[in-house]
Amino acid sequence: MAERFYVTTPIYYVNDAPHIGHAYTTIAADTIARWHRLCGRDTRFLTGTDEHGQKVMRAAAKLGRTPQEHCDLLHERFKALWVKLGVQYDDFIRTTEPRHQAVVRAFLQKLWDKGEIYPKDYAGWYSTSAERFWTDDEVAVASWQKAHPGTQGSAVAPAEPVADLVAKLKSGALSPVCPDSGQPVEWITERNFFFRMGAYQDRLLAHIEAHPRCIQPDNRRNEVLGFLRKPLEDLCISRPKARLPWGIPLPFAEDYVTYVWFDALTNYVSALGEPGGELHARYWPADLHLVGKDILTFHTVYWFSMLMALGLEPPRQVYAHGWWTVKREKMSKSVGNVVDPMRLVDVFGVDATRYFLLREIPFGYDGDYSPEAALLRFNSDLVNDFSNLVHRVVKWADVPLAEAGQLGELDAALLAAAERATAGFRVQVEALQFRDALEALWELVRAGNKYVDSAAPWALAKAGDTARLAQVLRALREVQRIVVSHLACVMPATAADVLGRLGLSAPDLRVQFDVLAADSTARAGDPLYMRLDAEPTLAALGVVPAAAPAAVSAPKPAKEPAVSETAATPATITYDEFAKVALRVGLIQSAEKHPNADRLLVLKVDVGEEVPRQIVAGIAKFYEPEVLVGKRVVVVTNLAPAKLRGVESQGMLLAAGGSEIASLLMPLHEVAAGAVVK
Ligand code: ME8
Repeated sequence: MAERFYVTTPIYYVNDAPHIGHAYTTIAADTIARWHRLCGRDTRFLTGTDEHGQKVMRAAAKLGRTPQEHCDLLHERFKALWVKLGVQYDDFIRTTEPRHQAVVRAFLQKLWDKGEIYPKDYAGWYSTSAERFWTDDEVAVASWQKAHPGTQGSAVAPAEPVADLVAKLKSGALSPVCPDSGQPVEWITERNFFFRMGAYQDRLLAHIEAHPRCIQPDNRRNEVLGFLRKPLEDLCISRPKARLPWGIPLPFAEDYVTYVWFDALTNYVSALGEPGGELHARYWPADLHLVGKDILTFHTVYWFSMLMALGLEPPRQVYAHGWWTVKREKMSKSVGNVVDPMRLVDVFGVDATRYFLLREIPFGYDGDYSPEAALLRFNSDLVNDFSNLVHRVVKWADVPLAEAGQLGELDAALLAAAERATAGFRVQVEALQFRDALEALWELVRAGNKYVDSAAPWALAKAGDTARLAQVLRALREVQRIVVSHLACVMPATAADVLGRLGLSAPDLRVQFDVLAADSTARAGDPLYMRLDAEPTLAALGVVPAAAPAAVSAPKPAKEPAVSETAATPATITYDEFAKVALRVGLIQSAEKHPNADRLLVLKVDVGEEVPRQIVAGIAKFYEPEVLVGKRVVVVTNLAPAKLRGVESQGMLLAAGGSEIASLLMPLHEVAAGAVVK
């Protein structure tokens, strides 16, 4: 790994309200930047806004502002969000800034001088309403559909071959319309400027094949390679000013502006100043462009070929992550399903929001957003595991630490767990696998909690064994330091808080139990995270409570039915509503009586996760604990955890029967623990 690290996010369209998709890329970039800084590398993190183009011009005009005034106002929304999300960028670039425009114009001039850009007349169907050209085939199909009411905008294929329709268009027998708006289109000839991108096809293929890490994940690299195996066209990099005045003028043809993608991609270099300058020499090529999968072709095919033509090295890696979806649809302004990250921050706080976004879905894949999942993560990972460990340690704030020395068996095992967890964390974070990195670190959090149970500091205190108590607290405070020092890149404010309680002013990544001074003191303080109740939390996240099922509001029958175990059928639900319930096959590993309730059993159930879930079930009357061990059952795994008579339950078993349980539900065949039930 290079001793410097330059990471970028896409520059976001200034016009759109930021949502958790934008927050996701930026938090991921912030996390990796913080990690490299923490490791002592010379790190630079760039983000910014993309401010040219038709949409900005139109939105500004509607509001009676100049496009520049509009951008000056709107880009602040992104800056404000990054402050709120604890994002620590080194530079924020706006494409309307003179420093950026100068580099774009210098690049264009260089390419023009080298003959890499050439003018060409382009003839095609131009739609004023959509402000774009359409191909013969596209217009032919749309025009046929317009002439056949009921088929417009649909997937209905024309009854005639498309080639015949094109001929009709050309002869005037079919009126040409825009596929987007259905409005008439015009055949126009327009002069534009083209970049000889097609000439780079072989060089692009060779580069990507020789540098397999330059596009990640692998499936995305294969996509780009597939794209490059088809003929690669030259790229139109201009728009006549007469049509689109809001852009960077071409230096060699001032009545044209630069195509927005040529303009926008250049930001990654322009933010470092003119090539040849100090920053450029220090940070180019970028180590990592983080992008969503929607803009991968631009960042590889277009950008790499532009850089090659300019004699600059392509970035070392472009990593395309997946999409956040809502009910499996991409979150986007046009669909109207965006989730506002500010809302998540208001409900959970900044660090918990960052944790949730990175922990919930594997980086690189799509993932569906659900407020219930966010709540579950909060209550289980942050309250139960993490905050609990912190609190169990800092509450012994007054106890002095033992001198670092020989470790007991239990302490050595904890140190070994810390070594394993942090080694896993490092590898996974540097591979951008944030979910696995956090999972690795949580192994240590859980090991810390187990250590507290086994070492039982309260018993040592009671027995007056101050020497062992001081040793136990050294191990625990060191573990806490190790956990939060690593976690600082994901949850910076929380880490700073805990480090402060341990008397430290900065993270310290050393995985040793001899870092804290024997005379160091700790400070207790309030719990870091407190359990959130489902109803108000989900309401604050915009979840509308489900209507009461019909059975509840229906009048009670005069007489109870003889067999009372069939509930009235509730109001129907949609598949999406049903799909919110995560059901899995669980293998019961242990079962015992609840310490405080005769009715309840406490089970350990393997649902295919790293550690079994603890589930409290009201089945003591129906099953002896030992007969349940080894049985496969059906578990609701995304129910918010709850305490049942003082014992945490992290799920629910499905059973048949009404007020009296008749039978736990079990799969007919021996399916693996963790198998999805649907
Ligand atoms: O494309 N899930 O800007 P943009 C995950 N200006 N990430 C998402 C997302 C979702 N549902 N929606 C957006 C542009 N993103 C250009 C970029 S760069 C030279 C020019 C994130 O505002 C993701 O990173 O549409 C995606 O690539 C980016 O926002 C698109 O932002």
